[in-house]
Amino acid sequence: MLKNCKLVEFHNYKDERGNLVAIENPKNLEFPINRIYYIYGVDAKEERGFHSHKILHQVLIAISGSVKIRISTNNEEEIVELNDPAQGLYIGPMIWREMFDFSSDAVLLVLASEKYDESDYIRDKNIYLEEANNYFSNNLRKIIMKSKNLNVCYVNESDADFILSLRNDKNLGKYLSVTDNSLYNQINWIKNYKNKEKKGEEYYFKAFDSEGDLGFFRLYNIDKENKVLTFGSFIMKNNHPKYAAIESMILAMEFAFKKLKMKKVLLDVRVKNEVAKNFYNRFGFKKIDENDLDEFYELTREDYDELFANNYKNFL
Ligand code: T46
Repeated sequence: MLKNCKLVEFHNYKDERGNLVAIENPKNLEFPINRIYYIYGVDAKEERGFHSHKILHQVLIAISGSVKIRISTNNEEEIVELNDPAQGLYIGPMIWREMFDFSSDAVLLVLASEKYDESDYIRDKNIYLEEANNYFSNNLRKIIMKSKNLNVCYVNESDADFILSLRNDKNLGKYLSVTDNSLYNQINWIKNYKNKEKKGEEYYFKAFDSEGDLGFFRLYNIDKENKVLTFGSFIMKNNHPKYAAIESMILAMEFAFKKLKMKKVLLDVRVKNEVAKNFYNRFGFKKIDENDLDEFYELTREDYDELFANNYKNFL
């Protein structure tokens, strides 16, 4: 499914008396509803929509009849037919939508996260394409750092679904804190993070190469006074190329030590996460503490400078 979109199946309480579908935030709807509207009596040859929203999240449900929804971005397009009152199409921000092929009995119910606000609409397709290009495409994203084989940019809201797919992968996400599988929450989390990024309080990076996205890492708990920060949320997709993890790590250290002028980088890793512990050990991190759940590691600027000169400078 297209980025920022997904199909949602609602439970149908069906018995001999008929059907009942209940929608309740946060049980089966990710956002609190601020507005409900419905579209009906649309002629079969009429088409509606032809716009995107900047921040609005919606769920569209054909509670009667059928309707097709063409959802698209700058480089993807998909047509979804809605014809089941127990199925919804979630559409997040920055998705162009067109509704067509309304059956004569179609009633399209829309649950919306925000009140009506005309300034949230992008109705000009050319303006939309330009903004969507910046929002969705890696090649137009500002590159913050580069190594031999990969690029690193700041995470934005369009990365929400990829972050979720990695963090909720049974193996990859095993040792990370639990992330709920809500695109709405993830998009809002990133929105909040972007405010911290602006103030230099936290950085969340995406690593990608010419083939596409590779993974993520984060620098947080930035203590400017004591010049210490924490490296974490490190996750790389399954079967990533060999260079992805090491080059991401080097770029993270370059940013922490040389751009942010930190004296020390800390990280914690689950005791059971042998693969990660080996990786951090080999990279040069030193264990400083442990408890039942986690081991705590640090890398000082002096140690990094030496490691960089001996082992890592060829990766940049
Ligand atoms: C969307 C698709 C799925 C309001 O005053 N309040 C509202 O909450 C809405 C939705 C519309 N309006 C007014 C604005 C227009 O004068 O109703 C008129 C028709 O709206 P529009 O031409 O935007 O309708 P559609 O069917 O093209 O699009 C609607 C929603 O506007 C849009 O958010 O995602 O349905």
